[in-house]
Amino acid sequence: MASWSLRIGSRTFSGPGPFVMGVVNATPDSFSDGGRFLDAGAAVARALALAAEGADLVDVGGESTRPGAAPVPAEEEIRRVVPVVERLVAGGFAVPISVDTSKPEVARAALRAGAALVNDIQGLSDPRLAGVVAEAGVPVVLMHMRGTPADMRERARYDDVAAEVRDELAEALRRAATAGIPAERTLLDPGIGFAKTAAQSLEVLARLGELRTLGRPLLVGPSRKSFIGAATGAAVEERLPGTLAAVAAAVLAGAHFVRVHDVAASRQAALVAAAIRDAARGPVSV
Ligand code: HH2
Repeated sequence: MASWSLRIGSRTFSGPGPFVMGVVNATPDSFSDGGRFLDAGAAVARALALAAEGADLVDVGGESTRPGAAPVPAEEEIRRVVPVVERLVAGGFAVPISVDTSKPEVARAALRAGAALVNDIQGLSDPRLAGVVAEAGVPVVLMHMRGTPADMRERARYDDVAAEVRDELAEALRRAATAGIPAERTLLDPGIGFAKTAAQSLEVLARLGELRTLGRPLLVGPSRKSFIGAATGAAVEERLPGTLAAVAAAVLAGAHFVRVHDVAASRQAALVAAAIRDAARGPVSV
C-alpha cells in the first residue's frame, strides 16, 4: 500500500501500525458491556482506563448496533455521548476521541464538543452526515455493512464476500469524494459481523489483504463478536482469547488499527503480531 498519514486531533498517524482504538459504550444495551458505562462519569472513567492501558484512540458510542437493536433518537444519543466527550476534553484528555454514530446531529454535537474523528458504521450512506464531516474537515471511518442493524442479517448474501466488501467500500469512498471528503481523510473497515454470517466474517478477515488495494489504512473490529462464539462456543464474556487470536490475525493480514474493548491485552497481541509481520521482511541491510 502507498504510504499514508492521517491527522486525528492532536496526533498524526502513519505507517503500518498497529494502533489500538478502545471502545467506550455509553449505551444501556450494547451486546458485550451494555449498561455498564451508561452514566457519563462511568464512561469517562472507562475512557481514562483505556488510555492508561495504551489506547491510541477512544471511540465513544451512544447507540448499540448489535443485530436487532432498537434505534435511539438523536437527542437521546447526544445526551449519552456529548457529556462524555465534554468531560474528557475539559480534563485535558490527550487521546483523540472518535464518535461512533451514523446521525448527522450527533456527529455535529460531538465534534463541537471536541471529538476528532467520525466512525460511521453506515459508510456515509446518509449524505447529511457526509456534509457534516466535509464541513468539519475531520477524518472518517467508512465501515462496510448492508441495511441497518434491524435487517442486516437478511442481507448477508454474497457470491464473493471479500470482493463485494471491497467494491462496496470503493463506493463509500466515491460517496465521500462527492461530498467533498478526500480519500486522504478516510479509514476503511470491512465491518466484521455487520451483514455477515460468522463464516463470511472469517473469510473477510482471512482475505483482509485484498482491501489494501483501496489504498487506505484499515480498521478492524473483531472484539468479542459472534464469529468467535461460532468458532469456539464461548459466551460473550469469555471471548478475550478468541479476540486476541483475531487481533493477531488481522494485524498479520494488514490491519493498521484494531477496535477493541480489552485494550491492554489486545495491544500486546497486536504488537507481537506486528513484530512477526516485520520479521518476515528479514534483516534490514545497511
Ligand atoms: N463494531 C461495533 C460498533 N462500531 N465501528 C467500526 N468501525 N467497526 C466495528 O467493527 C464496529 C463499530 C459493534 O461493537 P460494540 O460497539 O461493542 O457493540 P454495540 O454496537 O452493541 O454497542
